[in-house]
Amino acid sequence: MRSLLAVAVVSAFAAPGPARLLVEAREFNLALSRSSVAAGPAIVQLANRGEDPHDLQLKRIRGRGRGKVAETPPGEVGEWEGRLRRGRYRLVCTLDGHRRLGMRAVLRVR
Ligand SMILES: [Cu+2]
Repeated sequence: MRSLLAVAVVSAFAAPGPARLLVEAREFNLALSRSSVAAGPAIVQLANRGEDPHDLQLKRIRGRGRGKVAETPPGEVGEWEGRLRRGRYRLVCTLDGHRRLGMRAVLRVR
């Protein structure tokens, strides 16, 4: 009985959930909680720690693959749930001028 329970607990932890990424937005940069994530299902959260609204576009540098967190007010958290393909994604805030001012980053998907 005891060993059965142990097996159940181990397999629950081993079950692959979606990859998670937290992106913190400020004027004017994006800080990623990690530089790479596993390919497959993913949850990307945009935490707006700044004073202006921000959004987040994810676009695979080569080939298809994109995602978008809608414009998120200061102090709030927006979310995108989807699939990430192997490769590199460019992350940017698409609000006027924000990318140029520094709100861009690259995420590696392995
Ligand atoms: Cu922005």
